Amino acid sequence: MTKKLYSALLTSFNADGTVNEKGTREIVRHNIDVNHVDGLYVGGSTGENFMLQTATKKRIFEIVKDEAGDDVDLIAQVGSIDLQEAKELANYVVNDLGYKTISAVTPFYYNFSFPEIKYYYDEIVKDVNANLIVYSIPALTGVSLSLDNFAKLFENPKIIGVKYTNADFFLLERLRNRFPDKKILFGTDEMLLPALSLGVDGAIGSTYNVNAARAKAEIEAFEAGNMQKALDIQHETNDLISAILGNGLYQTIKLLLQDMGVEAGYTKEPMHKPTPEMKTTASEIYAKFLK
Ligand code: NGF
Repeated sequence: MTKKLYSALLTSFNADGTVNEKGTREIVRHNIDVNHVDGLYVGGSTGENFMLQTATKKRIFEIVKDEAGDDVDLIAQVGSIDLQEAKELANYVVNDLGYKTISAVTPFYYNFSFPEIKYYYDEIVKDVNANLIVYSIPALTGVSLSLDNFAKLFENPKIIGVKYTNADFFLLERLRNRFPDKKILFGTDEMLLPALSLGVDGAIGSTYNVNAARAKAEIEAFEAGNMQKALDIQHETNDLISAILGNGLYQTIKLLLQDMGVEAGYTKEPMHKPTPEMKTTASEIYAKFLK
């Protein structure tokens, strides 16, 4: 398999919102030992990162690096609309923990101009000896980067690619065509197959925490030229993803991991705790798709 699969790592939280270290380590191990993913994307949306304080973010990066070591590729998402925090986290993960690749979400909320966005990225990588992957997720940030915007960001040689969580396949095709040497990691799990056909280098997603086997089988079928098999797997995957989305995304993935014996814990407030109905539905999803 030449294309890489990364799980967007979940964080296990205790009921009071503190990090459950044992559970977080178990999620890391499950991804390495059972899912056999190529890497972990740490501190992204799936990690509930944007609800966390700086010290908690640092502790999670530390736990994950300590548990994973060099077993798989690790990407630390350090982006924040507090640029000083983003720089502090970048410095911490690279210089104190030894992460080799960082990522940063586009700065959001204040409608930053493109020159401000470029300044943000150049600042984050300026003082660290690491490469950076832009995290583009317009549906959640409201920030859409154009082809020319990407071209300007990629002028910085430390900016090596993009985590592309976007359903704009025209832009994706244009990006692939114009930047054959940049890494494009696709972030919308339910659209993996069309993205593979446009030449992405791999995928990063939340559902791979529980559905990596199907994703790998789909990539293998695609690489072998067996498009019908790849499409059949995507259909099955999307039945699973629809069921997960209908029951609460992160809560349900955590419940599914619990059914697999992993202490995945709770989501962080204000995300709500799973109701008894959500637990029952998650067990049904597990029995139907993952047992
Ligand atoms: O969870 C979201 C929110 N997107 C993820 C992924 O792009 C986020 C995606 O896997 C991610 O990688 C991260 O930053 O942690 C979806 O959960 C999945 O496709 C189901 O819709 O958009």
